[in-house]
Amino acid sequence: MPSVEEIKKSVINKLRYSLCLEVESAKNIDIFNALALTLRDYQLDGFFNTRKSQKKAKSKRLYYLSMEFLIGQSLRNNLMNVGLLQQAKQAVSELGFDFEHITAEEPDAALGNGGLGRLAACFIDSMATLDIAASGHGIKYEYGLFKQAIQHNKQVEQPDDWHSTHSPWLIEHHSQLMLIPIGGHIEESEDIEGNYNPMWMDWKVIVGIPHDYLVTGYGGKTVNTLRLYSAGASDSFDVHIFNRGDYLRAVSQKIASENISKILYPADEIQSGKELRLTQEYFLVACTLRDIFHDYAQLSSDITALPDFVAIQLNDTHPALAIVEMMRILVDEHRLDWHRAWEITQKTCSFTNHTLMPEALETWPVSLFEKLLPRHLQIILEINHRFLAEVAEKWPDKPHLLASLSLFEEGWEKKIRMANLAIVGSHKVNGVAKLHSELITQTLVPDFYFITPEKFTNQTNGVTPRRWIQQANPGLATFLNRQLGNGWVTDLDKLQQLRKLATDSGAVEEIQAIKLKNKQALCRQIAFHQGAQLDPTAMFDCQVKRIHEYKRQLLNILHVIHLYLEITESGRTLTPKVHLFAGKAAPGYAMAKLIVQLINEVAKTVNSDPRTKGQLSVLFLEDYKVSLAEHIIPATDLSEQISTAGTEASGTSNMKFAMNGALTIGTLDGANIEIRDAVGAENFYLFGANADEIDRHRRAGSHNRVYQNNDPAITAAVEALISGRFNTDTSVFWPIYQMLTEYDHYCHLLDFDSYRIAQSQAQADFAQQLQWHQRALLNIANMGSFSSDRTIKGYATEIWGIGS
Ligand code: GPQ
Repeated sequence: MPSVEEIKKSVINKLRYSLCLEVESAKNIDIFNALALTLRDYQLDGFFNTRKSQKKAKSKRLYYLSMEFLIGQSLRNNLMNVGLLQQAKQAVSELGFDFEHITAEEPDAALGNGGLGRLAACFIDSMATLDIAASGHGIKYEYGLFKQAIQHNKQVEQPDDWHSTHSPWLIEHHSQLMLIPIGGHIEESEDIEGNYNPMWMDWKVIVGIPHDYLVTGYGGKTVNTLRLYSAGASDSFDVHIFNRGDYLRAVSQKIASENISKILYPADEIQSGKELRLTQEYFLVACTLRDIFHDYAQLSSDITALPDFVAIQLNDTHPALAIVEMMRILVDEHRLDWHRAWEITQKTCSFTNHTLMPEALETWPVSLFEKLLPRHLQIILEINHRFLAEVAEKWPDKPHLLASLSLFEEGWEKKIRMANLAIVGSHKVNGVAKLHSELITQTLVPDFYFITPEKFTNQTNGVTPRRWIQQANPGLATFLNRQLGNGWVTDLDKLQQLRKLATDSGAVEEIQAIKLKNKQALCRQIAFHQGAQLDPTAMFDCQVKRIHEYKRQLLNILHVIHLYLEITESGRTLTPKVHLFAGKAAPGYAMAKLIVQLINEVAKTVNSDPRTKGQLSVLFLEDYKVSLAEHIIPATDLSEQISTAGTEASGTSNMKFAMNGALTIGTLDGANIEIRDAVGAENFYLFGANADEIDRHRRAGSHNRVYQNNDPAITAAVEALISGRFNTDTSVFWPIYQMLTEYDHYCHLLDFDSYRIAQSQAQADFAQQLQWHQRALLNIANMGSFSSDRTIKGYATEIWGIGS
């Protein structure tokens, strides 16, 4: 381990020889870069050792393909995992800088939208910590998820230029660039033996350039990589056009290629349907498969043994083309017969589904495939043909199966169903929480479950305790170290030992003090950024996540409106309460943006009304991102997990909150159910209809009728939307009013009363501080199984065949 002196020396060297600066003239950002480069050197030593030992052991390697990796900041996390945090802090301070200011300089790497991308980031941390030979594969977007500003109470989007070209964490491998064909057409032909030999002709070339981000497991021993590809245009291709004298076209083609990795699509759980998005998905898959076959060639020349050494995990259907690209490589390039190639592909690939929302299920027009990926379309047709023939033969009495299982959706525009492709081409398909995995088999793809029940499994999500406890909540981490030793960091089940402290008032008071300190820190941050003064002793009730109708931020704000009306019109007094909201709405999602506006307008009205002073505050925190979550979550008393039952596949912030000692108010949805089972029903505020009830309610069409026979509290809150109270223009929130009263698909009003009762119980309980924090302690103690280490062990043994 390097000493403080050595770190200082290296920082000064990096400043001088990599950044051309002397320490006297260095700014915080320069120290950040120099320290990051110093740390990267230590990570690189670990990387070479890891590679050597994995090669020697001939370890089976997992490739995790994801269009999103929501990493956030890296400096503190990497320092902690390598084991250099204290030394680095001291070195920085001896150089005359403030470590907190240095870490604050780092832009978040926001290469993801929300839960799905952050899960991928937690997974690569766990894989390295568990010493699994693995790599993540994604796209190096030049612009990550947009920055959100609130202007005149509305969301405005600004580009997120995270300066990836200057990131000290990314190592560009220009010498490993790869050529990816796209477009063109197929010419039918035969090879010299007279076999059918389609030729993919006249394609254009995209150049893929890999960049490696080093992923250090806790303890620093294993260093894996996250490989992010950026797109460029090939020179020869440009010259080809250029020779014809068409300079402008040559340049615009170049720009077109570079556009492929320009921007992350900001729609979460809504299919964009854009050609560029399909190109991105193909680009990721094609680059990754070239790497996979290249790596495998170093290990063996027997292509049929590939599934013994390689596993591919598809993070949702976005990279499902990997199945097709693998078939193309095996059949067209390695000349394997179809049957063999298919067996290898299925054995290698597995697929995780992350949503039941119909609008998120990817389908792509066949016409688009014809244009971009003609050979891949042929392969999909062949997969489908053989698959359906098999089904027809095996279940001759069930012809209806063919329509639902087909990889093609018929209609005025024929489309490819990516979920069906992913399921057919994988040996395992998993959901991300017990309820979700059940619903996949019962409602999403029951016919696939009928024909291949053995494929379907569950791996409940988890989150990494390195970032979400150790880093985000150093006060709690210190407490845990003292009570349990530091083994909990890699064995979160150790938290169970805290159960016995629930009756120890000293320990409970410590938990209370840690929470208060975190709330004070958040208050300071909010005061600095948004100028609002909050009372840290009030109950902090937080809902932070993407804005989506199914997540029901609207239910939360309707209840806030209800409280406001009670205070101002019925003279109710509340013990102090702070409602915090944060989250981004997809730029094209009008209803979600209107909900953001409503929250902000309600906040403005409530906060400026003298009658609510000392009782109720409401705040929308701008620009939600990983680094902000790290401040909000440890400072929360009540975690809002209030999606309509049967809509949230799992949720992962629910886990982060509970393991940081927040109590949950939630529905029986996603992983909430497992969290409640773990922490105990008495330590969880349950409300609302369950998934079956929601289903029945919708089938009966009664979600449209609730409003008419509702209680006065609901009516008052709903009518307030169009009363001019929150906006002088009474028509602004009309679409929300109309939705709630005419077609309340997410059943806000159905669950409102039960939500109100649970809220008021939580409010009353919070007054009993000791009991509250006793229950907070029991939440922490029982959250051990929600570590992503547990999840990854499950994937490794049950899906990847690694380490069993
Ligand atoms: N999820 Cl399909 C996303 O964040 N984005 C997506 O595009 C899809 C799913 C989430 C899902 O909503 C959460 O319930 C899960 O906890 C999360 O994926 C990780 O599985």
